Amino acid sequence: MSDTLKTHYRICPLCEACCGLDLQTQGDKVISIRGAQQDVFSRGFICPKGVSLKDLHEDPDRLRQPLIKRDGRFVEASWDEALGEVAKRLFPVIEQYGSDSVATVIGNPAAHKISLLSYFPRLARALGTRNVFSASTLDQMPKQLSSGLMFGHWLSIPVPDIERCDWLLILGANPMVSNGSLWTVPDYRGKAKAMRARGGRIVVVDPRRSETAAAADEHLAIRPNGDVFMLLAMVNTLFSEGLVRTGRLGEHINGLEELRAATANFTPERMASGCGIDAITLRRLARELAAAKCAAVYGRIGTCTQRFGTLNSWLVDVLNILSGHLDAPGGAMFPKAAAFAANTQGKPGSGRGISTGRRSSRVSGAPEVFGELPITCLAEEIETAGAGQVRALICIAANPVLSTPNGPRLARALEGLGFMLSLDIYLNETSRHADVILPGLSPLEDLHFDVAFPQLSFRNHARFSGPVFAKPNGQPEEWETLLRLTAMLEGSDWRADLIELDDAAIAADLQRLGPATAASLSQQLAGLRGPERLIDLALRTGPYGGATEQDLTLAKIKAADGGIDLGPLQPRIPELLRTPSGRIELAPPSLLADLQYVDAALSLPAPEFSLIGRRDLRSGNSWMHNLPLLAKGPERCTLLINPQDAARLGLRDGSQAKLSSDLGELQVRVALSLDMSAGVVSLPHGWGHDLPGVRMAIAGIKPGVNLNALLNDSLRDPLSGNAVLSGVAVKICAA
Ligand SMILES: Nc1nc2c(c(=O)[nH]1)N[C@H]1C(S)=C(S)[C@@H](COP(=O)(O)OP(=O)(O)OC[C@H]3O[C@@H](n4cnc5c(=O)[nH]c(N)nc54)[C@H](O)[C@@H]3O)O[C@H]1N2
Ligand SMILES: Nc1nc2c(c(=O)[nH]1)N[C@H]1C(S)=C(S)[C@@H](COP(=O)(O)OP(=O)(O)OC[C@H]3O[C@@H](n4cnc5c(=O)[nH]c(N)nc54)[C@H](O)[C@@H]3O)O[C@H]1N2
Ligand code: SF4
Ligand SMILES: [Mo]
Repeated sequence: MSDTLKTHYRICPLCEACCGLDLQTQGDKVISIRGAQQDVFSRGFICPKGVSLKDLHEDPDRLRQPLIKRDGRFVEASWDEALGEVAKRLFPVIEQYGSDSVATVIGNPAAHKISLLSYFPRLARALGTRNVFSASTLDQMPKQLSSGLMFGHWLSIPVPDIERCDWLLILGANPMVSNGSLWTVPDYRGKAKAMRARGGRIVVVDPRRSETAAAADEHLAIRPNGDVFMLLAMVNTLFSEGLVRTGRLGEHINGLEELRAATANFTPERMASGCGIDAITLRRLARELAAAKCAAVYGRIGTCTQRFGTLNSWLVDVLNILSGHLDAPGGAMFPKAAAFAANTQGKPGSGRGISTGRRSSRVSGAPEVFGELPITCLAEEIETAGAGQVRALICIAANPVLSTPNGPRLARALEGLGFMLSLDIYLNETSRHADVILPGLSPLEDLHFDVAFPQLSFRNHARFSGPVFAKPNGQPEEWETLLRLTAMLEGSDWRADLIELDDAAIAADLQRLGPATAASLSQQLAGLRGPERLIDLALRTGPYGGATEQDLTLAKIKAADGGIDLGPLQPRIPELLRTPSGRIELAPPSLLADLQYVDAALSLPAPEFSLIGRRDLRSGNSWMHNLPLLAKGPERCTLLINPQDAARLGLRDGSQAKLSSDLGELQVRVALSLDMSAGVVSLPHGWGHDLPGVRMAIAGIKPGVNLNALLNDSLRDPLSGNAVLSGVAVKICAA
C-alpha cells in the first residue's frame, strides 16, 4: 500500500531569516522541501540549508537515544536511566560544593527553539548558579548592551526598513550568505536588488570584498578592527559640518552636547589611518547619510567581535539618530513583535533600564552582562582551584570546543570536570566530553514559533508551524527534558506527571499577573500545555492581543496558512523606551569612558597579517557538516589570501600553509582570492571535526581545522565581555 503525498508548512529553524517552507511527505519520508509561497513574511525564499532539513532528519548519526559514558565509552540508555544517572552524579557535586560549582552553557540553536528558550530560564533559576555562559558573548552582546543603555532594553535593536530605504551603510555583515543577523530579512539579495532598482544606494564596509559587498554600489575595504575610527569620524563630521538633524526625536534625547564634546577630537583626518579609509571618503559618507531622505546604518558581527564592539554598536545607532533616520520609515526602525517582547510590556515610555556588573567572574573579574559571564572565562573557571570552582557543566545545544577562542584549552578543561551533561543531537567535539547526552528531536518532529526574531524583523508578522512528523515513541520534547531536570534541581520528584509539573510552572507565571487576570487567562489557555500554552499566553497579553474577536491568539495564527502579516514597521519612540529618564541616552557614561582607549589603539602598528572569519552558504556554525547536501562540493575550510601576498610567501592556490598565532599553529589549504585586501586572510570557524570520539561520519571526511585553536581567550571587549574573533595577528609560511 502506498502512502498518499501530504504537504506541510514548516518554519525553518536553521538561521535568523526564519523562512516558511513547504514540505512534501509520503509516509515517514520527506519527498521535497521548497520555499512556501504563501508565507506572508518570507514569500517563497529558501536557501540550501533549508533543503538540508531532510538530510538532518534522516542523518543516521543524529542521536535518537540518550547516551551514558561507562568506562570511557558511550552506551545507549533509556530516558529513565539517563535522567537517573544525572540525578546520581549531579547532586553530590551541588551538595558538596554548592550551586555555583555547576556552570551552564547555552548555544546558538537554542535561539531558534522555543522549547529551549522558554524552559531553560526555569532550569537556571532552579539551579541558581552565577556561572551562566552562552554564545551571546561570542556574538551580539555588544549590540545588546549598547541598545540596553540607549533604549532601556536588551532587545530594543533597530533594523533597516529595507523596503522603504534608499541609502544603506552595512558594516561587518554579509547577509547575502548569513541571511541576516539581528536583522531578520529573508531574501536580502532580492530586497537589495529592488532597492538599487528604485535608485537606492548600498555601501558595504568589510576587509573582504564579500558577496554582499560585490552586490553593492560601493565597497570600502576597512582595516580589520578599524570600525571604531570610521564611525567616530562620521559622528565627528556630522557635528563639525552642522549636519545633525535629530528632528522629531530631539525632545526624546539626552546627552547630545556630551556626545558632541566627547567626539570633538576624532576628526576624519586623524582617524583615517586607523581604518584605512581616507578622510575625504569618511566625510563624503557622513554627508550622504545626512542628505539621504531614507537611510540606515547597520553593523553586525564583524563590528561586535572586536575590542571596541560595544562602542561600534553604539556609534552605529548614534549615526542613525544624529542623521534623523532612527525610528523613521525607510530608516532604522524598531519591530513590534506579537509575543515575548519586553519592550511591549510594562509602562510605555520609561522603565528600569538595564544594569551590568551585578557580580563578576571569579578568576578574571569580568563583569556580568545580561545575567551572564563571558564564555571565554569558562575554561579558567574550571581549571582554577578554590572556593567557587566550576566542577560540573550543563551544556545545552552548544559546541564550545569549536566555537570559543582557545577551544583546545576548553576541551582539556572539560576532561577535568566531575560531571558533564550535554543536551545535544550529535556526539561531537564537545558532547564527547559529557557523561550523559540527552538528545532533542529532529526539527521536523518539533513545533516552531520564533521568540527572538520577530523582535528583529524587517516587517511585523506572526507565524507558527506544527510538527511534520510524530515524535518517536518515548522520546521527550526538549522542554519536557528541561522540566524534568528543573524538578530534579528543585528537589521535587522528577518522575512526576509532566502535565502536573508544567501546570505548576505556568500557574506561578500567571499569578504574577494578578488573581483576576490569572483566573480568566487560565480558562482561555485550558487544553494547551508546554510551549503552546506559553505562546498563547504571550500573544493574548501582547500588543496585538486583548479581549475582542480581532485580537491575536495562537488558534488564529494556526488557522492562517503562511502566517499573519502585521504590516510595515511603525515609529515607536517614545512608547518603546524603557530607560529611567524616558529618553534615548545618547551618551551613556560607561561608553564615553571607553573612548579614552581609542587613541592608544590608533597608534598600534598593523600586524603583518590579520586573520578574519567568514561564513559559507552551505554551512551553519559548527554542526551542519554532516549533511550530504551541504557537505558535497569543494573543500570549504580554506585560507583566503590575496595573490600578491601569496606570491611573496611562495604559496600557490591549493598549496598548504602553516598559520600560527601566539596561541598555536594550524596547517591549512590556501585559496587565492582577489577579494582579500593585502595583509588580511580569512578562515571560517566551526571546523576541526577530526577529534577522537566524534561520531559524524560525513563531517570526518573533510574535517577542516579549528580557527578557534588560534584565537586567544583572554581578548574581550571589556564592556560586554564579548570575545575578540576578528583581526587577530597571525604569521603565515609555506608548509
Ligand atoms: N572564530 C569564530 N568563532 C565563532 C564565530 C565566528 O564568527 N568566528 N561565531 C560565533 C557565533 S556568532 C556563534 S552564534 C557561535 C555558535 O556556537 P555554538 O553556540 O556552540 O553553536 P553551534 O556551533 O551552532 O553548535 C550547536 C550545537 O547544538 C547542537 N544542536 C543542534 N540542534 C539542536 C537541537 O535541536 N537541540 C539540541 N539540544 N542541540 C542541538 C549541535 O549538534 C551543536 O553541538 O559560534 C561563535 N564562534
Ligand atoms: N550560511 C550561514 N549562515 C549563517 C551562519 C553560518 O554559519 N552560515 N551563522 C549564523 C550566525 S550564528 C550569525 S551570528 C550570523 C552572522 O551574520 P553576519 O553578521 O552577516 O556575519 P558574517 O557572514 O560572518 O559577516 C561578517 C562580515 O564581517 C567582516 N569582518 C571581519 N572583520 C571585520 C572588521 O574588523 N570590520 C568590518 N567592518 N567587517 C569585518 C567579514 O569579512 C564578514 O564578511 O550568521 C548566521 N547565518
Ligand atoms: S535562509 Fe535560513 S531560515 Fe531560510 S531556509 Fe536558509 S537556513 Fe532556513
Ligand atoms: Mo551567532
